[in-house]
Amino acid sequence: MNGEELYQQVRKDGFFVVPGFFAPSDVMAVRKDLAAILDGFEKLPHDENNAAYKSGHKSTYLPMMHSVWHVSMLSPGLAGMMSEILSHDAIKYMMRKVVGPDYRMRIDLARRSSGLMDGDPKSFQIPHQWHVDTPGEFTFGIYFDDMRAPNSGNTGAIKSTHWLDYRPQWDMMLGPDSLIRAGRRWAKERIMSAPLAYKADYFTEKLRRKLAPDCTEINGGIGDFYFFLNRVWHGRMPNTTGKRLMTVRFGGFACDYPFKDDIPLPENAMERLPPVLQQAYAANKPAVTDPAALMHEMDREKRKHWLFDMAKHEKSMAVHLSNAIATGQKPFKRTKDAA
Ligand SMILES: O=C(O)CCC(=O)C(=O)O
Ligand SMILES: [Fe+2]
Repeated sequence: MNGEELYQQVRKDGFFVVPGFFAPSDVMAVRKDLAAILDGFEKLPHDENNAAYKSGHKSTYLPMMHSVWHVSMLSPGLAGMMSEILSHDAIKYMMRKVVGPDYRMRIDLARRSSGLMDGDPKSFQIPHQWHVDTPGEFTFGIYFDDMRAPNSGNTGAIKSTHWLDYRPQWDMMLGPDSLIRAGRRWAKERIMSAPLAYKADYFTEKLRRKLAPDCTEINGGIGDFYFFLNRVWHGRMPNTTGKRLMTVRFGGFACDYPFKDDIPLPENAMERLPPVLQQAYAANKPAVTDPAALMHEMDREKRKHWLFDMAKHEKSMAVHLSNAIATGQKPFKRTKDAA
C-alpha cells in the first residue's frame, strides 16, 4: 500500500478500497464481538428510552438495517482495527494530503442489514439516494462479511463527482423522491402537482446515462477496508443477497472545516479507547490548515458542466410551471410575494 497512490486515487475517483489489509482470522474474531453487541441491542425495546440510548450508544432500527453508534467504545478489537488503519504510514500520508494537517472524528457505527430485499437494482436512483454531505467530511469503512457480490448493500459512489459544483439531492432530480424533495425546495412551497416535472426529463435522462458507467458499488470482503470523501456523490446500493451483512463506518472532519454537530460520546468514552482513537476523537483542536489539501482544492475547483446545468434548469422550470398551473399563480413568483 502506497500513500501517494491512495492519494492519487482519491483525487481521481473520490474513494478507494484497500484489499487484504487485515488477517481474515482477526476480522472474524472482531465480527463475533460486533454480532454479540448488535444482538444485545436488538433484544432491547426499539425506542428512545431503551438502555442503548441511555448508555450513549444510539441504536437505530430501520426496516433495512440496524445500526449501533460508537461501537469502537464497546469492542476493543474493533478499536484496534480502526487504530491500525489510522496509524498506518500510507493512510497518514493520504490523510495529510487529502484532509490536511489534522482531523477530528465524529462517529463510528456498526450496521447490519436486515436481509430484506432493498431497492431496485435496475433503477438509477439507489435506496439511500445519491447525496453529498457536509464539506470537509471523510469516511472509512470496514467489511465484516463478504460483500464482493454486486448489490450487497455497500456504500456506492459516482466516480469523480467530488470535483463538481452540484448536489444530487437538491440540484439534480434523478429519481421520483428527489423530484418531490428538491421540487419543494425550489418552489419554496408544497408542490401542488408535478406532472410536468416528471415529463421534463430530456436532459436529466441524458445526465443519468452519462453518469451510469461511473456509478460504482464499493465492494469488498473480509480483510478489506474502504475510504470515501463525503463530497463525492454517494449513497447505499441495494442489497439483493437476502443476507444480513455487516460493516463498520467511521469518519469525521478536517479541523479547518466547521464540525457538523457534536454527538455526545458515551460515558468514559476516552478511557475506553486506544491512544490513536483518543487523539482522533479529541475535541477543541485548533483549526490548522493547508490550502493545498484536496478538501480545499475541491472547494476552489467547483466544476461546472452544461449537461448538469441543463438538467437542473429543465427540472426547476418544470416544477415552477407545474405549480403555477396547479395554483393559478404566475410562475417564478413565491406564493408569499404574489399574495
Ligand atoms: O453506506 C451507506 O449507507 C452510505 C453512507 C453514507 O451516506 C455516509 O456515511 O455518509
Ligand atoms: Fe452520506
